[in-house]
Amino acid sequence: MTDSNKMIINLALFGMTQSGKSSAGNILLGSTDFHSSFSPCSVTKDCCLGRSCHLCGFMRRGGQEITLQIQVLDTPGYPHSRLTKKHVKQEVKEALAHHFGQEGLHLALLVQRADMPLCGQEVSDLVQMIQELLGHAWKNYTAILFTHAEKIEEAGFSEDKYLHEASNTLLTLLNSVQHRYIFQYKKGNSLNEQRIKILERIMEFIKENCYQVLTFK
Ligand SMILES: Nc1nc2c(ncn2[C@@H]2O[C@H](COP(=O)(O)OP(=O)(O)O)[C@@H](O)[C@H]2O)c(=O)[nH]1
Ligand SMILES: [Mg+2]
Repeated sequence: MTDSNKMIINLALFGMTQSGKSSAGNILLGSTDFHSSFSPCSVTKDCCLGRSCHLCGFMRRGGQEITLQIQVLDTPGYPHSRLTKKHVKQEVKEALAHHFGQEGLHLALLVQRADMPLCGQEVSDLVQMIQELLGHAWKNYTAILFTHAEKIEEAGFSEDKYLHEASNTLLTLLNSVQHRYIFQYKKGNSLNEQRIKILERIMEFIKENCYQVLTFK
């Protein structure tokens, strides 16, 4: 396979502690590379890059099938229970420059639990940090990934009803990122099915951006 038949997609995960970043990263990679567990405090202190196997069947170009490889940067939660904003920001800034400095970032995923209302200072702090790290174009390169979406179903809500009744904070954020969102359901043995749905949605967003990337020099 020549390089022209291969595309590397670079993603970064941002979110509060326990929002499900590492778990979402594992779903995206189809692996258990990232440590993910329940914890009453922030566990991850360092950024970590994971790479998926080569994936077929997601896109074609010029009559040829393109093989995708997904690279995911997992980051410490913010706000962090032990690290200051300055520390987290510096750690993520260095990792973005190191891993995606030349190739660029296709999409940042702001990971948010669907069963927790999005409001208050914590989310503004997180959004501000994303803005500071990605620059003024952050809105074009960010999507919201709702984890724990099975809880929406269990409560008898549809995705539309959930979004319709969302807090003003969430609606404002959704407007900012041009309604780019993905629901992640964790149930039964459908992880691979989930992964394909999430990756298809991510590829839609990336295509809408004409495969442009954010670079970090
Ligand atoms: N039910 C459910 N649990 C989840 C989901 N995503 C993550 N978790 C759990 O939430 C806990 C924290 O997840 P983790 O990925 O470590 O969060 P992080 O701190 O943001 O990296 C773990 O016990 C995960 O198994 C989800 O979509 N549904
Ligand atoms: Mg984590």
